[in-house]
Amino acid sequence: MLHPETPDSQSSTAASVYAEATTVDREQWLHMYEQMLKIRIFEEHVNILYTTAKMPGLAHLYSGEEAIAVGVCSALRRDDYITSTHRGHGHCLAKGASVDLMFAELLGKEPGYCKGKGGSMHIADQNTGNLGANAIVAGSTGIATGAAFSSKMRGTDQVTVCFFGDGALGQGLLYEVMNMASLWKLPVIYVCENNLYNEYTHYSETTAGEISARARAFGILTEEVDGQDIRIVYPTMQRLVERARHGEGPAFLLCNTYRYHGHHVGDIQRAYYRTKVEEEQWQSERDPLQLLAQWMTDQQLLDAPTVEQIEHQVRAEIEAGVAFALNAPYPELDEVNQDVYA
Ligand SMILES: Cc1ncc(C[n+]2csc(CCOP(=O)(O)OP(=O)(O)O)c2C)c(N)n1
Ligand SMILES: [Mg+2]
Repeated sequence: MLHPETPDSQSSTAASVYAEATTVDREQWLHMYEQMLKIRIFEEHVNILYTTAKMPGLAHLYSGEEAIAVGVCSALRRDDYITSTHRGHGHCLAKGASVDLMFAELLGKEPGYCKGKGGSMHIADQNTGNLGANAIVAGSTGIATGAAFSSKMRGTDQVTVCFFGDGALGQGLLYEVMNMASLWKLPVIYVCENNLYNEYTHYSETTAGEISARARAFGILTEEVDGQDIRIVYPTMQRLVERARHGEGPAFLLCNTYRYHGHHVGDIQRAYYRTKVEEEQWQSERDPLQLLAQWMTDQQLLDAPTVEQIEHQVRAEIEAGVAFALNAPYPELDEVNQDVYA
């Protein structure tokens, strides 16, 4: 089933957000399309590397949710911070991570972001303000709120975005930090990616009441958007970032979305918790890339040769990244204990 809570795209709220979106020019939309495609093709290759036994461990693919990472990060400056999750490749790429170093990290190779010792769920990149993915559900909420506190104390105008899934709504830490963020008017935006499932359980079986009401209880401004539609995610996020940057405090952005693959790459038998019909409906009716491409085509901002050219260019970049990582060396055996804290 598609999200019952997603605001009707014909509603007056959606119409006014679309009006804001018209201030974005063609080059910006094209760039966002390219970024989303980069994440989609990156994840395709992660799946191939896993199924051909070239990647150790598991990965949680972000395919289907690209409009959130790209819409949110496009509203940020390079020196703004993000914290990410176990499903973090999209966040890292959208904040500017290098494809080469990402693949190297996934394959456990020495040039990787954590010298190959972190893997898929621990990618961090100080150069792009990425404070790190986090394998602990809701673990990054404390880090993000601490980063926002630090910016405030240092008197910078940096904003922090805290990405987390619907599963994090069951963790107490989230409520402790939202309380502090509201009291101290911290420049942090909590971005909840509700993709309907926490692992193999529908969120409605674990989450009571209205999700956004939980943030409103702390006096935090909330917005709820169709996370498949970057034309809504991006301008909404721009507004939230501007108010946070100007000292108006935190916000909570609920994005309704869907993951196309299993919980992780090994989760291929999904019939016991969701139907094929549901998966196909999201992919055929609510695909973020198709929605943006169709709208741009209708507006005469995009044509088939341009789509082909972007895909060609993105595929070349991703394939070069895979080749770089496959050919890269592993860390030396005698440094196995270096940079490892557990
Ligand atoms: C504190 C903690 N409890 C349990 C887990 C095991 N676990 C890993 S992912 C996950 C579900 C996360 O669901 P959600 O937050 O909705 O993110 P999604 O996978 O849907 O993106 C769970 C329970 C964990 N990593 N950390
Ligand atoms: Mg989820």
